[in-house]
Amino acid sequence: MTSPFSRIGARKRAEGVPADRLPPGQYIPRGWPVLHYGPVPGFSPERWDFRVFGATAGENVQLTWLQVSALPRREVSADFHCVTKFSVLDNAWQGIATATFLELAPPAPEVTHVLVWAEYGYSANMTLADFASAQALFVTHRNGQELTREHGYPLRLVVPHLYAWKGPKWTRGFEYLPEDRRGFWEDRGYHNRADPWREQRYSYQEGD
Ligand SMILES: Nc1nc2c(c(=O)[nH]1)N[C@H]1C(S)=C(S)[C@@H](COP(=O)(O)O)O[C@H]1N2
Ligand SMILES: [Mo]
Repeated sequence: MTSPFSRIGARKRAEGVPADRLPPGQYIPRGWPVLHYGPVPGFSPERWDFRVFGATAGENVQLTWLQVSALPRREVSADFHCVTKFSVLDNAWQGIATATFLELAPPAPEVTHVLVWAEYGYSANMTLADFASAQALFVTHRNGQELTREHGYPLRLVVPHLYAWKGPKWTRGFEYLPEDRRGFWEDRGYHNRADPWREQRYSYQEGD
């Protein structure tokens, strides 16, 4: 993934941004770029479902769009860092906390990791701790506006302390794992943990 976005003016826009806000190698683009692999999926509320499966403590859970829409909502203000080096600061994300789903369908005691699934088989793995972080949300709105389809409508994960590929757009559920399993980009050369402050971009850095 090389950046398709122009960096002209990026240095100027980064001026005035405190150094502790922009992770190493990142720049601030114009607006909020759209970036993903493959086509934008359609959405049919009657056919859509959200599944929590794998090593659940009890039953697997399958929720309709109506049920997901009725879950308690919260807001998180956070920055967004893409591995292709753009960062979008100060987003007001609105949605459903991962904690809400963790309560609804708790993991079995042996669960260490989560694989988040999206349309067309896209997935991203993370530790249970990263998934459960207080800032992690399944997002429906940004800055008070419903997500556009390009940005993941109706539901996309945001885990602000990791690179943005760890936040699948068009999510359809997640799987509890008793051991780690790499997701879509992690399988294609990207870093398993993806901490932007440590510049954990590529899998070859994992030994460092
Ligand atoms: N389903 C899906 N989600 C995805 C991706 C993708 O290819 N498919 N790309 C990821 C990457 S690399 C980034 S940077 C962000 C971009 O989100 P945005 O288009 O809303 O800026 O989405 C992430 N989520
Ligand atoms: Mo990305």
